[in-house]
Amino acid sequence: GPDDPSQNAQAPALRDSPFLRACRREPVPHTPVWFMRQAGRSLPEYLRLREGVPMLESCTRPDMIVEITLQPVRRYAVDAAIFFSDIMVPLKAIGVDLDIKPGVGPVIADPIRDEAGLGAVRPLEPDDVSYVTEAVRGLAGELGATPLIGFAGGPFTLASYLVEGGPSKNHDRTKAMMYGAPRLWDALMGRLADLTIAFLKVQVAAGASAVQVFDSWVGAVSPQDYRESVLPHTSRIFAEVAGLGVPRIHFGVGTGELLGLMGEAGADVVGVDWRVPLDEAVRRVEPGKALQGNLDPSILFAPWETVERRARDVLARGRTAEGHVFNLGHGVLPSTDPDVLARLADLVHEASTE
Ligand code: 1CP
Repeated sequence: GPDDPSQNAQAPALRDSPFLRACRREPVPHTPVWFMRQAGRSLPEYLRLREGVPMLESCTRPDMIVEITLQPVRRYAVDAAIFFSDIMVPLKAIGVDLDIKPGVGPVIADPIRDEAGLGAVRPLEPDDVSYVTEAVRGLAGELGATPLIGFAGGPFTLASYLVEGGPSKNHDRTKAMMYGAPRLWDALMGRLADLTIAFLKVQVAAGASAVQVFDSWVGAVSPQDYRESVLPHTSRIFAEVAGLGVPRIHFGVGTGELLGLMGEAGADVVGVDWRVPLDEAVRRVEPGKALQGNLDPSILFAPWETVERRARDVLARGRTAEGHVFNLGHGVLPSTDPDVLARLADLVHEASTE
């Protein structure tokens, strides 16, 4: 039934889609491609739909979620859809007082700085996000053989927003807690890992066929601190999600020195930003992993000849990996020309079959 997370229920065309095959490190007819933040950025049809609707409200309306998730799939020959939501949605759903302010990002009314603040992060029940279940079910039906990627925030990144109270450059209060109050830090990270596990389970139960953990800002910590203060929590997330039988992707920005440890944390696919060439990433990540990435999103503002040359270079280096999912090294930048993304998706398909 629709709540059965076992992949036995998956249609053969979906199970054998190039994206899911590449995640499993199986041979593919062409290199699969999707773009982080492909939904809800620059598309005019998105901006029209969102007019007058606050970000977090749009994430609670199944009709909007379905439409926004499908928009890039209609425009681009992408091999996967990513669920339209935000990493802050599960926090909002459990009652954390937060808003997503246009041009700023997530803002928390009462940042967590002590033991008493921990109580705000209670366990997530599926009923708290029934709109997510409804939207994923609708999408799984509409998408057919195109996989839907569910996602959640990684614990360091969620902790950073909660402790800082909003976007942060240096994550200094977050690190102050990590260094100065390790028991409080572990308790907070444990609760956030539980939240991420619960949110990913809801999405897979409703029909998502892969999951990505966006620990976007974890590149702020050293390998030693990652191993001591983050890895135990991300390992638990990937171990808990393993039983669902869908590929697990792990991504962060500026994580060149952490790639090996991020692989150790247990995902099937390690996301690589644009700073580390993929053939070098292959050397840093343990065997038995696929890689995802990693064209610099800024290259899309260069002349097409440059975009093509750099995309071909990413594909060539990606061939040294056991499996490669083509992506940007971070999200689509808001002023990116959708036509360039469309051309890029086609190029990845053509060039990888040459
Ligand atoms: O393809 C998609 O865009 C899917 C939907 C999606 C995803 C995957 C959104 C919608 N947000 C996210 C993940 C997300 N949210 C991440 C991880 C990915 C990444 O690193 O880009 C992070 C760090 C956030 C937090 C967040 N939400 C920010 C960043 C702020 C900062 O610290 O610099 C911002 C600006 C948001 C708002 C947001 N989320 C999504 C949209 C479309 C928007 C803009 C909404 C608006 O202002 O109207």
